[in-house]
Amino acid sequence: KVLVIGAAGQIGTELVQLLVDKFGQDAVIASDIKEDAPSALKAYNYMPLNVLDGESLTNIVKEHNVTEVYLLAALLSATAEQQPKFAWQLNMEGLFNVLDLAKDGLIKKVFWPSSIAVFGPTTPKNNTPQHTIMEPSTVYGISKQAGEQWCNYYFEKYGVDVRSIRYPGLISYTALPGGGTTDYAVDIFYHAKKYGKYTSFVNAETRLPMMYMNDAVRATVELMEAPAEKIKIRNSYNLAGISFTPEDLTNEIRKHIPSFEIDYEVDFRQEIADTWPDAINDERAQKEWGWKQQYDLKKLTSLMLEKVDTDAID
Ligand code: VAH
Repeated sequence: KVLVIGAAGQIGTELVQLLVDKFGQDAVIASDIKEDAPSALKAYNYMPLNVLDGESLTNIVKEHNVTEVYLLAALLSATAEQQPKFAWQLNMEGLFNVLDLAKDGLIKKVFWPSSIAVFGPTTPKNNTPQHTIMEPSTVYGISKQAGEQWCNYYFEKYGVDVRSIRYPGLISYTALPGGGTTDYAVDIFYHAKKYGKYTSFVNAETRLPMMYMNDAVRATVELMEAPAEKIKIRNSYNLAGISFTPEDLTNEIRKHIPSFEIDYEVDFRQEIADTWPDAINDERAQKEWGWKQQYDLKKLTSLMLEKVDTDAID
């Protein structure tokens, strides 16, 4: 069985569906911190789980014969800046609890998400290489960089089959944004569709790597299904996505809503965005496990405007 921890989040709500499509309803357990299944997970086998509670985690793994874990529970960049200690605790202890299950032979494979947030202000901003300077200046980025190195350590020292992707900013319509800096690129669609205008907290020129969620969850399962010998990188794979600015996105939205207006009121998230790369090099993922992106800005924009549920925002 496959256990998805933090399944109620932005990635989890779509990853669970893809795993159910692939392995069947009974093969997937969706878990999150809430006692009762959040609405997005009501259709799946749901179990409440706090990833910091190692005993409950071990019980679920043993009782339900879990062999693979996707660990998505974390605080994202903006939220982590507000709660540094808890962010470090959740992002790191959660990872150790899962890695130790694999080290002790209770599970066979682990997926753990990293992020472009591992790159910092001294990282080359364009065509950012797989191996490069990484001096992250956010709590979230520091935890992701440390987590990547721990994943590599558990692979080298204990043979743990843990795999990871440095996600760009992810764009989807099934879950409202949860405290990410790149979430302006999700909020904008809800506001464009409902009000025809949006006030962005990231300035017009800020270019960031982004990716439509369908590509991100497909990449995740493709990486996890690839033969182990093909996986040469055991800290975390770069994934490029599509790089664009709020201005590029506005021009694309105006092809559907010509009257769309945008203004800018940058906040602390601008400083976070300024430390991240403009565009990523993902040739290693392409070469080693056949990664191929499918969604471009044009497709992403028309899908998001069609699908976002404007009742989800006030
Ligand atoms: C965040 N969406 O903004 C996440 C992501 C690349 C950014 O890790 O924190």
